[in-house]
Amino acid sequence: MKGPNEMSQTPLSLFSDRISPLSISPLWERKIKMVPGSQCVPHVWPYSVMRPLLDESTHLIEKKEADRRVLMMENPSLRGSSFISNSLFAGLQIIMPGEIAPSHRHSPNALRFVMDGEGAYTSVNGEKVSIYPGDFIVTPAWSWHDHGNLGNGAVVWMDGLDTPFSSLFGAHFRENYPEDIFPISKQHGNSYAQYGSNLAPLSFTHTHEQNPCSLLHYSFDKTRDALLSLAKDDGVKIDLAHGFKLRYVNPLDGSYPFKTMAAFMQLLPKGFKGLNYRTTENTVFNVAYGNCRIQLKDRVVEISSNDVLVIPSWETFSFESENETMIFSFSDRAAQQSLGFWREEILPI
Ligand code: 1HN
Repeated sequence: MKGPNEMSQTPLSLFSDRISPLSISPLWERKIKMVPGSQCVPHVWPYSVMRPLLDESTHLIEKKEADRRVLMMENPSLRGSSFISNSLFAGLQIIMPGEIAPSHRHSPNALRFVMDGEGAYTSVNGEKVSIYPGDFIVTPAWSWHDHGNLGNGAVVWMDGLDTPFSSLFGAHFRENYPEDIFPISKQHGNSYAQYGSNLAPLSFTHTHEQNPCSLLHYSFDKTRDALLSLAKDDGVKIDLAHGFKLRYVNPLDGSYPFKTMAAFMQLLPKGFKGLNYRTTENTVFNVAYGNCRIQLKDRVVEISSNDVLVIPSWETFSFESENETMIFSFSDRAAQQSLGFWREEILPI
């Protein structure tokens, strides 16, 4: 007599069972669906929750001990990974007066978006950059970097990294500099003078294959002025999904500041109601000022100054703002576009 299990076995299922111990699976039985989107979910980390936790951490761990005093924002579906989406890392870092974060370098690219407090600097490959709220800072892969706070109060910024890419490729390298502080070899404002004034050094030619973004600092003053003047210009059409949105560029070739990550600032004018939008891009938003509502598939979330929101691939969302609102964001669009994966869609209401 055959048992019930044996009854349901077929030559095909017996075949699958036989090859399974050999680490072989039949494609016709695969469980991964070939559809856009991921297991990641949209999620908000309110600053009203994050800031007290950051403050508390300053009493619990010394900067030196922590190396970087960062609270990582992990996607609820990726707990334990350190990632905010399948392709991005985001954390909030706090640095207290007199503290330094020692110099190191790693293969992932890093960006910073300054959220709160004055008097901090970051030093990137021998250039010290003073940073202020709203500023966007580029730390290219493998560049030495240390940070310090010369001010009187705490400084908080968001770190965005492409560590999931180095994990994916198994190409994560990291080393500490033998001293805490990497020697300063350039004048303050060096990268801005060379690359930030619609000029470029003679040594630059368009035949260069690799142009890591040499402009390190994009000040909020300039970004805000640009967006506010666009918003006042009758000749400029507003984007129906994003409001007025600009991307940060590598001034040498107009490309994204990183090969993997793009970064943006957008202005939602008072009373803006955006169209529904979805893209394959995974995006991390951080509100520079103002507040808005974001309609997601199954709920509405509200975000205001310094709140962080992640919207993973292919999630439909739309913006609505009662007040003028400016939002910084970074995403994996640079990688997706250069690899041919990127798509977007504006959806009917
Ligand atoms: C890093 O080097 C910093 O330099 C911040 O401040 C966050 C997260 C993962 C890996 C390296 C920093 C980081 C990081």
